[in-house]
Amino acid sequence: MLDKVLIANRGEIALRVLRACRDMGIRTVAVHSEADRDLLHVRLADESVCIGPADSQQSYLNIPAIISAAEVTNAAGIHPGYGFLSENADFAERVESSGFVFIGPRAQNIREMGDKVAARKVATDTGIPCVPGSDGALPESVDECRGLAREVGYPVMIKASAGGGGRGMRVVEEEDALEEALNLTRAEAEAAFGNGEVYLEKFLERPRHVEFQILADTHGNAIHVGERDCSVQRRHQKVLEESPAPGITQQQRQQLGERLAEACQQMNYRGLGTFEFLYQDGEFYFIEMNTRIQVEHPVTEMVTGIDLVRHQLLVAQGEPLSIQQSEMQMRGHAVECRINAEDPETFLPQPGLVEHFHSPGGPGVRMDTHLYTGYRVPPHYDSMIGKVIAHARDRTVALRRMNRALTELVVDGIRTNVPLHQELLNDEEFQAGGVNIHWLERRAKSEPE
Ligand code: MV4
Repeated sequence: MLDKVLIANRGEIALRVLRACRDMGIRTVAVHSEADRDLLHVRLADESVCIGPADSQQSYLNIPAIISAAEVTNAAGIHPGYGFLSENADFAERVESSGFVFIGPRAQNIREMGDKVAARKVATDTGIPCVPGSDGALPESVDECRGLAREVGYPVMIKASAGGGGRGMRVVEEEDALEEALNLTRAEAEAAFGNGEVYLEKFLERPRHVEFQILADTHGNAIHVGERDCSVQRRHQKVLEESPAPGITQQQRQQLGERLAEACQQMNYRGLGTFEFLYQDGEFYFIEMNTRIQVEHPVTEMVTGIDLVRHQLLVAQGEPLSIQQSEMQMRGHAVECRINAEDPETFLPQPGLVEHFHSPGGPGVRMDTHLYTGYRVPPHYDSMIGKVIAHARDRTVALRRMNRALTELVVDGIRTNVPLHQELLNDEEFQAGGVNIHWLERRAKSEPE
């Protein structure tokens, strides 16, 4: 049993994990950098340990410091949150070899899904539809690559096997540009990841980003808990997410969701996982799998009523899933707005003192944030300072409820992207549902100065 959990993260997700632990009677250890002494979850935790300077390389990414903190506090398990070490297979391995429970998937699954060529192979082998492209890594021979690209048809995309999340990829419009794109992507991948392996896919020009959440235990059970639409993004940073994805039918959801749950059983997967798809012209194409709790998990929690972090902890304790697929029901619609401390015009981060904070509330509204009046947002980390989630019986009411929540929200002293969210919520195209991944950036560009 997990009697004490060390939370190897910061900000709103550290607080979210602390709350789940406390709801289950699990004691908590907060680890934090020198810049994060005043974080809300550090104050609330049963114990806290400073693990290094503000620079995350020396604190939240410092594996020996985190393992040492678990040893001195006698923690049983380590929760990595998202970002930082959450998808680092070496970390998961060292947590377990040091005698702690890693609250996440097996290291082997994390490693496999971190290798996008391997992930594509797993998907293909388990019957998950992929973007048409190369079987495995591209060969050295440019002639062979030309042949493969011609078969797939231009435009194509060259992607680094060690990339993901928008890093190490390049669109190629025509054969003349292929060789240089291959060389550049290989060189960049070698420099960034120490692995120059690349693969090729058909480039989809106007897809939506739809992802499925799955949950697996250590007894061979796995379920899907529906999908999220995360198409509203800028520079690979999601801005607003919702569940269910507009226009996806119950039949599509059931068919793909059940296929994914079966794939997890075949992979001997454990914990939470997210299968990312591009969705275009009514078809799903697998691109990547995330092996962590995600920022946008609350929209799934709101429509399913399932506490995903609690289930991470239950699975880590070896408990069998208490929910069957047939019992999973999606009720209504949920939307999440990511609140960033940033300039609404330039998008530059805006750290500083929160002079006044007031959280929205009332029916169907949730805010996950570590903010409080008097908190100083440090300049060293991600600019996301919280998330507002609105849930209602249908999408129209959920969007109106989000509007209401954002009107109640007060974050004085620093600038935030709340005005951007208010614009998006009142945009006719967004209100219609189903905008693609380019919508936000194209919309921003076509606006008068
Ligand atoms: C693509 C694509 C179009 N066609 N693959 C970007 C992040 C990484 N997860 C995969 N990405 C893309 N892969 C093919 N074959 C377009 C993107 C893409 C994207 C995907 C999801 C969410 C936002 C995106 C923004 C730009 C490009």
